[in-house]
Order: sequence, then structure tokens, then C-alpha cells
Amino acid sequence: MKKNYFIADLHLSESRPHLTQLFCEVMENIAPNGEALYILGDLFDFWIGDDERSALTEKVQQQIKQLTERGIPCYFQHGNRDFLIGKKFADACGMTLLPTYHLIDLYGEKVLLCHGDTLCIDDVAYQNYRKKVHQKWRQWLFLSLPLKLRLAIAERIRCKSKADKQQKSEQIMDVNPNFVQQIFQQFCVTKMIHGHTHRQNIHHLPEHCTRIVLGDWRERYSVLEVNEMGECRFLT
Ligand code: LP5
Ligand code: MN
Repeated sequence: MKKNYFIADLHLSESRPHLTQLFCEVMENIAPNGEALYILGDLFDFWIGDDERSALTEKVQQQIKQLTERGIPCYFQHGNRDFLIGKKFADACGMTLLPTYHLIDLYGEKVLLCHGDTLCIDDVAYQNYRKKVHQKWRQWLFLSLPLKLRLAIAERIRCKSKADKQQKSEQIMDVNPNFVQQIFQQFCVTKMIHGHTHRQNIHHLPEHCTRIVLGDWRERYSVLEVNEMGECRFLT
């Protein structure tokens, strides 16, 4: 049976090697059974430029390249932690970068893909921050700084984000249901798949809409499989 795989929010980092292990397991034993792999953001815990190389980035690159060289395409959407992944790294992996919102034809059904952070419009502090760090001139400036300085800035942002999150309610950090409905209408779809909130679920909504939320990776991986019959299941 033909199938596609979807993952997000792995948050791979040198400090959590078991996640890299799980990633290798999925790339070697699950992804090759599919027709395509979609990574919907936050593959890495943070990304400060394609020029920062490490054993981790080499491993991930090698795993994705191995898949794409077998003729299985890999698509990547930026998350809020790795939005600076650029064409250089994508090309080295043989993966295709997708825009913030992307429509796919999934066995005859139009499905909208996104990381999910843009759906959390009640988190005003985050949305203001997002607008700023997505400005091309800021990114260009940031990427022209020495690696050490970029790392220090990323650490500052991570710290501030961690502190801010403690003051935010769960509801504020979730998607805004009215905005989600608006997005369904705007893209003329009834199904979307996203990550970011880490609240793995399949929500059956009014107007026959379905919102599938990918799970994050902790002690186990979380992979969504959609087969050619349109059936969805989480592999964990
Ligand atoms: O990822 P998660 O779920 O933990 O939290 C997100 C939001 N936080 C973020 C920040 C990332 O976690 C860390 C990003 C690493 C940066 C990499 C490179 C930076 C490049 C800059 C290029 C110009 O996305 C969090 C949401 C949460 O999701 C739920 O949706 O709430 O948002 C915040 O917490 C944002 C804060 O509210 C506002 C942060 C302002 C930061 C200002 C930094 C000042 C220091 C600058 C030093 C020069
Ligand atoms: Mn995220």
C-alpha cells in the first residue's frame, strides 16, 4: 500500500543523542517504505546558519541524502526554531524547501501543510517576535555575524522564550480555532496537517474539516502515516 510520512518537532540537538538515534531509526526503517517524507519544521532544536557544521548536522544530512538518493523525496517546512535552514543545507540533503503554507495532493485529497506557529495568533508576543526575525534584512545581518556571537544571541532568545512561556496559558499557546477555520476557507481545503503545539491529535471539526496535529519526539518518535486510502495513523 502506498503511503506518505509526516514528522515535526524532533528538536534534534547534540545534547540529546537518543533523538538522533530515533531519527536514524525512522530514516532507515520507516521512511523508505513511503513515497515521500514531509518534515514540518523544528527538525533541530535551533539553527543559526548553514555554515555551522557539527557531527549532528553531518549525520542528519547523510540520513536525508540517503533517502532522497533512493528516489524518495523529502520536503521541509521551516519551524520557529530552524527557520534559518537555507538552500545550502537543503541542497546538500537533496531536500526541497516548502513555503510557510503549502498545499499537497494526498491521494486525491487537497491537504494544507504548515508548521503551526502561524496559527497561534493569540500569542501576540510570539507573533511580534516572529515578524521581526522573519525580516530578510535582520536575517541577513544575523547571518553575517561570527558564529560565536550568533550562538550567544540564540541563547539569549531561547532563555527569554523559556521565561516568557512560563507566564503564558496553554490556551494562548494553542491554535486559534477561528483563525484555523479562516485558513481552511482561504486555501479551500478541509484537511490540514501541522506540528508546533506538540499536542498530537486528529481533530474532527465543523464543516467536515480535519486538523491533524503531529506529535513531538521525546522518549519515542512520532510519525504520521497517511496511506492511499486516506487512512491516518500515528506510529510511535
Ligand atoms: O519553540 P518553543 O515551543 O519552545 O517556543 C515557541 C516560541 N519561542 C520561539 C523561540 C525559539 O524557541 C528559540 C529560537 C532560537 C533562535 C535561533 C536563531 C535566531 C535568529 C534571529 C534572526 C534574526 O520561537 C514561544 C511561543 C511558543 O513557541 C508557543 O507557541 O510562546 O515564543 C516566545 O516565547 C517569544 C517571546 O514571547 C518573545 C521573545 C522575544 C525575544 C527577544 C530577544 C531579546 C534578546 C536579543 C539579544 C540580541
Ligand atoms: Mn515549533
